[in-house]
Amino acid sequence: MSDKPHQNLAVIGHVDHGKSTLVGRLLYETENVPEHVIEQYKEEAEEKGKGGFEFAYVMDNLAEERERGVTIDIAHQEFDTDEYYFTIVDCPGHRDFVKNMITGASQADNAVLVVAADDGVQPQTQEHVFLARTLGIGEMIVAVNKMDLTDYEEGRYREVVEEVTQLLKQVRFDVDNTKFIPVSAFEGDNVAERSGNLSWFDGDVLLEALNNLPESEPPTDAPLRVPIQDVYTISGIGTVPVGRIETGVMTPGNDVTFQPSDVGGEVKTVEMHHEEVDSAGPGDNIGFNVRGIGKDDIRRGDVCGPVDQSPTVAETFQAQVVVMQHPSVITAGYTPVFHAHTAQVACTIESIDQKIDAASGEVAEENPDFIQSGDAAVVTVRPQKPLSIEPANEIPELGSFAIRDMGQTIAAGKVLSVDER
Ligand SMILES: Nc1nc2c(ncn2[C@@H]2O[C@H](COP(=O)(O)OP(=O)(O)OP(=O)(O)O)[C@@H](O)[C@H]2O)c(=O)[nH]1
Ligand SMILES: [Mg+2]
Repeated sequence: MSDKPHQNLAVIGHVDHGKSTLVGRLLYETENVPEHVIEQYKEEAEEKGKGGFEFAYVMDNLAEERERGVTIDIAHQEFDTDEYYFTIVDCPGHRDFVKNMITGASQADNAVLVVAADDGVQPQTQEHVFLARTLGIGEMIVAVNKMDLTDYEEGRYREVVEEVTQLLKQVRFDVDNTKFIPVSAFEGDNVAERSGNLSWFDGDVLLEALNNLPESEPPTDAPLRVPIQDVYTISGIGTVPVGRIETGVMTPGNDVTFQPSDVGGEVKTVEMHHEEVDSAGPGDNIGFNVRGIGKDDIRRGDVCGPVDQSPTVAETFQAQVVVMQHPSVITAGYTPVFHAHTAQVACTIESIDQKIDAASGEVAEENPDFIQSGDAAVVTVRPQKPLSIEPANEIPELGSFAIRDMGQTIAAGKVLSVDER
């Protein structure tokens, strides 16, 4: 393991804008992926009629991803720079897989937003930026990619920068700290090294910008919380839930419980990067084994925490939401799917308690009949199935969510208070 501070970095943006290619290129240029592997991927991609996807294949490991040339699920990759030990989370851009992007973004401290120079801001550029903001991404690096397709022209770059700046301002992202970089992931311009093709640009190249990210906030002293992302059965060990530690520390011997499945036991082993460790902390992606827990006892969306400070399971919760887009209006009784950490649960908006003026944060109307696109509101929510979620002021990492319906993100928000089951 590295002694450097850890960063979880999400790579987000519209489908086909080159996220996986950029990550693959970065890993290749920093010698984390050997040349012969890229050669091999190049052959494989060409055989599949997907020439040009060799760098994307570094991150796209599923057979279906390689056949279709799209990322479907998030993929993690460890990577070292001079300053940081990174876990890169490559997110899918396709609109059908935004739910996986939400899981990825909720695990990240900062993000790289990839926008193709020839295509500019597109629907999932918007959706991802909105989600990144609401799910608590700290800083954004904007990679204006595929500069080779626009003849490395500064003029086109400036147009895209302006478009993205407007978008970031709309969702109140702190644009002052946002770095914009013209790159070509495919050609390798301005990724790890400065490119002569973009000599008009004198800012940080991507690798420098990554090194210059601020250190992530010191972990809160909140109790252990590990949202479960997957549950595996591994021979010789048994059931191995995996997930990222959001808060707290896990050590073998801990007495833990999984909520809402409501089972628990003693932690036997904790693994990171396939090696057993004595303890793991916030930001660490772990696999662990708990005495007496079988594969069918727990599931994605459970949260693991200490028995004596058990993850909160909500009967109802009050939340502040911002409506991003909805074809009509949202009224009490509406039951879309809430995505919180790794959980996806249908929840009913029982009441709309207050409409909030998004600019001032003040109450604009008590008990409004409806809310619509652009509105901010305080609502009371009843999960239709048990859901573990926490007040954002106590455990911010477990206190935010996105609301989806009809294949799109409707709103996102954070939990103000929880009425426990
Ligand atoms: N010309 C050019 N093509 C690029 C560049 N970066 C990526 N591409 C191509 O764009 C296509 C999509 O690349 P991906 O890396 O799979 O894009 P993605 O953003 O990861 O796509 P999803 O994960 O499915 O959203 C591939 O054909 C790449 O070769 C670039 O800098 N220049
Ligand atoms: Mg991809």
